[in-house]
Amino acid sequence: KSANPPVLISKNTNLTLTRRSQRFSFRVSAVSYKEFAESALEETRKRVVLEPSPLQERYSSMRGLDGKTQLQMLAFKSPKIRLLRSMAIENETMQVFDFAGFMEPEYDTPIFCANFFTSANTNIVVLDLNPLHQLTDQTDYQDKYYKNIMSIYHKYDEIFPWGGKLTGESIKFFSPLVMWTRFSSSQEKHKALFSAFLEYYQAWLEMTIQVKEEIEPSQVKANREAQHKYLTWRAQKDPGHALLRKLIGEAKAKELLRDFLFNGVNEMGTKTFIDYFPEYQTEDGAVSDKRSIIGKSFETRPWDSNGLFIG
Ligand code: BLA
Repeated sequence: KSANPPVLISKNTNLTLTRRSQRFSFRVSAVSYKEFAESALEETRKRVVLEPSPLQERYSSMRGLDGKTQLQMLAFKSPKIRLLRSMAIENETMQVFDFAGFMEPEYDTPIFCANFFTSANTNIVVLDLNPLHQLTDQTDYQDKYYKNIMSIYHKYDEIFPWGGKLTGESIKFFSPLVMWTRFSSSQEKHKALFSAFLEYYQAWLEMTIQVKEEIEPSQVKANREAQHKYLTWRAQKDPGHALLRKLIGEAKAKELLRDFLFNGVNEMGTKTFIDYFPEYQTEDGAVSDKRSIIGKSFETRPWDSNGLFIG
């Protein structure tokens, strides 16, 4: 008789614990990309003096049209880094992360690019040091920046295999280091993604510290134009646009893209999207709404394990 109450209590306790741990495990499996940004910034501050970017005053946080989606923006600069910026989007069903670093045109360092999209059951990931210059006609650029760090990619190639066909045009913005992958959420995968992100970021940060200033005006001009072409592409055709428009509306999405995410597109050059990508011109001279002219390509990874392009 006297043994009954403790048994009941322990049953109740168990039930509560189970529920709590279920709730807990649900929470921890939802990844928080704000922590990714904070960690990268913390690593940066150990090596580089960061100043707030003037963009930070105009962009800090926004709420989506649904009242439930939060957008958090961070923006910094340094004497060499023109713009280091982050956007993290969160609501009950998805998390988005877009973290990028762009150099001043006196430096030819690649562009840091982390774009992670997470919804209830899928993750779409691009993590890369996007080459500033086309790798096919400048093998010395590939040797300078990628040859010695291919091991970083190989560390993650099993857990994050090639994500399959993608917009054909995107490939020329990617390097042989690119991690392009899709996966279902799990704590293990998100933990690995976090370490991959920091490892790629450290490699980029090291490059920004080592790089020597270019003094040849023609080279500075080439760097500036290459960055402008990249910004022009992404401000116009990035895959996240449709979702961004849905979340905050057409006008705000356009402003965010052109003034914050791909800042420099209005200032670093005067060429238009059609100047760079004439294949997108429609009969009446406008820019085609199509995301891609080539279509989806590259079912498998187009680089061999040494980083040689095999198409
Ligand atoms: C999908 N995002 C994708 C895909 C790629 C990228 C390759 C697969 C679809 C495709 O082949 O185009 C990412 N593509 C890139 C990147 C570059 C590129 C980083 O060319 C750089 C040069 N993604 C975001 C943001 C959002 C987002 C900010 O970075 C939302 C606000 C969403 N990306 C998103 C969604 C999809 C996607 C919803 C799936 C929809 C689709 O496939 O079009």
